[in-house]
Amino acid sequence: MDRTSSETRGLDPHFVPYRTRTNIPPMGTSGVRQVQEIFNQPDYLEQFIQGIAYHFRSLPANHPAAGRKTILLGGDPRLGNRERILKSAEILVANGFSVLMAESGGIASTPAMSHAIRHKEALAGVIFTASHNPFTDVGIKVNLHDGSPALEDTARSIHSYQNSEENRGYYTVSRDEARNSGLLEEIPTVELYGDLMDRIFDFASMREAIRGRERPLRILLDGMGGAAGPYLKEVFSKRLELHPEYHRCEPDPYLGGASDPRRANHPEPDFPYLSHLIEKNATGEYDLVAAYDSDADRRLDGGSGFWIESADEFALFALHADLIQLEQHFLPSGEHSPEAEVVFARSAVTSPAVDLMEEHLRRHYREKGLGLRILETATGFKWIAEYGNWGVEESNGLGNPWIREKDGIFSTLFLLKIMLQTGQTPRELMEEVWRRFGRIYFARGELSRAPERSASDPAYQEELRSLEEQKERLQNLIGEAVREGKGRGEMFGTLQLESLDSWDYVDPTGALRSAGAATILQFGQGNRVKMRFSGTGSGGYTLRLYLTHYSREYGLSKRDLLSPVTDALSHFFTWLGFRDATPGSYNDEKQPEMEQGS
Ligand code: VG1
Ligand code: CO
Repeated sequence: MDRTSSETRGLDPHFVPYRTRTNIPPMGTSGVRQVQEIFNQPDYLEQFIQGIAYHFRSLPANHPAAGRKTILLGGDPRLGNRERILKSAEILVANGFSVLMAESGGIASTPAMSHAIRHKEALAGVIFTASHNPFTDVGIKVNLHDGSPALEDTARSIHSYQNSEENRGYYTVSRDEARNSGLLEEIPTVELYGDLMDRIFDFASMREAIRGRERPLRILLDGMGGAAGPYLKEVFSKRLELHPEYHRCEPDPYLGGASDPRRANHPEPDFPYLSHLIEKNATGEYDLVAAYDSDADRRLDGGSGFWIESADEFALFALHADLIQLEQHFLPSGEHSPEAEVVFARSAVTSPAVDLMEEHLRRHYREKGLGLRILETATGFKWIAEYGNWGVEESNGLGNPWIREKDGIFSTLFLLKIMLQTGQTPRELMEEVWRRFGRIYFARGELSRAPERSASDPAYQEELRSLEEQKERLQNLIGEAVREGKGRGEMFGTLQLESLDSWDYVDPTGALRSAGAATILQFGQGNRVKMRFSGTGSGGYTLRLYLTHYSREYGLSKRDLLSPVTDALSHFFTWLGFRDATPGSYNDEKQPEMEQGS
């Protein structure tokens, strides 16, 4: 795929100095996200992409991808992305790269891009997506030659090139020149992705099982106006010959919501944003229901009136992993060896549902001559990708070891495969897991403030600064409490705080770390809360709160169980002296309760 630089001869790149230079922020949990007013400033995109070009132009000769010259471009359909992708292609071609652009003007999901990068043996990929953020935000993720999201070292290097003295202007060619150079081509990411899913799931056998059913499957899929639609249609309609109901499966610049920024939709597949789907699922008429975020790397799966939480679904998949020969991915060069171990990863703030199965899994893999590791990482899938990608996050992202990203559609297909194999409903499947291993009741909430002014308001920057100060104050208060052991032994509402600690993450190389990746509050009666600041926002702050409570009984009311904890948290922040915002909007508030005693 890669071309030599001699083939770039004949181009006439010109240098365009920036009219204004902006301070581009560092990457957060997953790339950079900004409100569109900032992103659309003159030369912002140009400065951003030129910085990426500088980074990849200067890879050392011993870099595993040195010599490769192809960069993939694609992204979600949000307002302006098609143009941004073309503009970026011109800049990258002028910098000596050849560019592969996803078909249909560059609309592609993150998992499909990740797969295509590896498949084409490219140098890297740039994915234009702000993921679950509303269309009023713009985002860019950078993925490396193996398809994985850039880790801190790459992120730091790109960031410093973007803001370096050297980066005073960008190189570009005209659109026609780019098109005629032979250095800009389209790739069929939908087809490549469909082929991959077929290899994983064996569609021929699934079609047979589908044909053998007494009653046709009723399926409802919600693409939330993002990039998922074309991939869903490829696998479910074209390849599996099913007839799902498709909701918001046309890629839409407004991501399935209103074009009015004040009423922008959050393309996030979680209970607060899916009332329509929750209602439809509640009728019990659908065997399988699912929704995906704008770049289709997150999902929420359910069916027959039931919804499966992310970490629970990972536990279910762990139980049925032989159906997709999971262990093949963890064998060094395809041979069993005493050191080989299957790695089940989850971010530390995710419900440890899979941890409950440790003994079972250890026994299972020992019989296959393999070890087992269950590990906790910092938040952001890049940390899980580093270990082989078989892992889960509470925010509805789950990976598969064939690629190096989260993959929403993989998850729905795996659930469908298990349903076909066992003849059970999602609820029956989950109940079996809970009966055997117990259940962790989980909810996430937040304590947050977003700017109320728009970015075009002259007082916007001032408001941002004041919110930044609030965030710092909150950070300091928490830090101080941890350091000085404040609050230990105190009662908050009806619960006693038993301990308060900070947790750091160090990656397997030992070189990269995420200090203070979580703060852990242990309350009485087995209630644990973890918290951390979000790194995907575009202004203001969000302290995320993650609540867990373990029980052998699986049919209890989650709300009854967790309300003393949400209450304790409100008391805790007031006690801490933070009154600028109070914790609220827990995602389970909109989650249908399971019936008692079921
Ligand atoms: C959020 C989620 C995190 C996820 C990240 C990117 O980050 O909590 O689990 O990996 O978004 O998701 P934060 O820092 O806001 O909590 V997405 O779908 O960009 O790719
Ligand atoms: Co996403």
